[in-house]
Amino acid sequence: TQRVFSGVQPTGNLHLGNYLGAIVNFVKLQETHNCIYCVVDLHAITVPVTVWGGPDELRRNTREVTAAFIAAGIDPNKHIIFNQSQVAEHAELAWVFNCVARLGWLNRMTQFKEKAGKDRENASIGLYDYPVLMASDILVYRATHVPVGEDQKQHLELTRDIAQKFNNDFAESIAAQGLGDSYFPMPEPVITGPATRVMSLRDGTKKMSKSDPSDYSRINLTDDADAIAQKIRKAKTDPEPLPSEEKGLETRPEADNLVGIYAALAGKPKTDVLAEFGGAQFSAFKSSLVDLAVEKLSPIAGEMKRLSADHGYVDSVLASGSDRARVIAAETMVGVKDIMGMVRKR
Ligand code: AQP
Repeated sequence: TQRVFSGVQPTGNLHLGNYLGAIVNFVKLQETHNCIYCVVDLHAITVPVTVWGGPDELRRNTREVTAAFIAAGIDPNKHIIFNQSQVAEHAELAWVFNCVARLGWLNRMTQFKEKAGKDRENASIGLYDYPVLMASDILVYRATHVPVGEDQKQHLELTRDIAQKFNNDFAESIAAQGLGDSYFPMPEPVITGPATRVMSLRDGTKKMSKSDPSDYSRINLTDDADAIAQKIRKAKTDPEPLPSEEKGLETRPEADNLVGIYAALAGKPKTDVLAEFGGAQFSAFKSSLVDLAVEKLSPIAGEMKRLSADHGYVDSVLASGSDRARVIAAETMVGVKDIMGMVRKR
């Protein structure tokens, strides 16, 4: 059976990159798959507390991401929405995987290098171990498909390496337990659409990011129509009109980014957008982009605001989702323990 898992960190400033790179695909996949969408609070705390903001911020941001999932169109009755810390099996499987993953594998992870920066000695062990916890998030549900942005590709490869090493190391025991020839599936990344890597509106070579100090670098999902319009109008561009073919975007990262955003919001390929706007000046294209972005994003912002304030409802979604997630995760852990020889109550 096919199962989808993905997560978003409750670290504030949820932006258009998170939406187009990930959440839009979460919404699509619920039509065809059983989906589990997680607010990964255990991941959020891997950066310094001054960065994730402390208890009040974590609560606020957890409810905001939950609200964003629902506002974007994920149905919490048909699928599972929950926060990671309510299902202890994520952390439990992460310990097992810490003993499967190799130091050399983690040393290659580029996100750790970027996030730790120059002061690596001062990074938390959790930040280093982030990809192992992510592998556990996915594999504790034995998920087969993982919708993510382009930046998570390397972590997905590590997840597959961990699954494969576990399956190989314990192949005999897996067979002896009657569990077939492998226990964990090889999860496939789902990286699709014209905006798998949305770039900063101020610099077409930098990823749009929650932590960019300039609010003009990103469109937040909570931005109102005026803010969206201002940010798009101020977005960096070059002086040339838009090209009519994708080839013409190759050396123009800012133009490429805006065309990708338009295409993703409109739900069409970039070639269609260029066929329509090729030869147009940016001023004209940006006006159309403002209209489209406001049309698509404003209802989500409104619904997010309404839902995030309704703690009773949001917390009940997370509680019910956690209860349903825990059943699946607990079953996986029973298998892991039997496979590895950990004696348990029967
Ligand atoms: N710019 C992006 N374009 C496309 N997809 C993106 N994602 C993040 N940024 C972009 C995808 O969003 C999902 C959730 O991401 P996350 O919660 O792990 O946040 P993040 O990747 O840490 O977000 P930022 O903005 O990149 O945070 P900072 O500022 O801390 O570096 C993932 O599927 C991710 O791929």
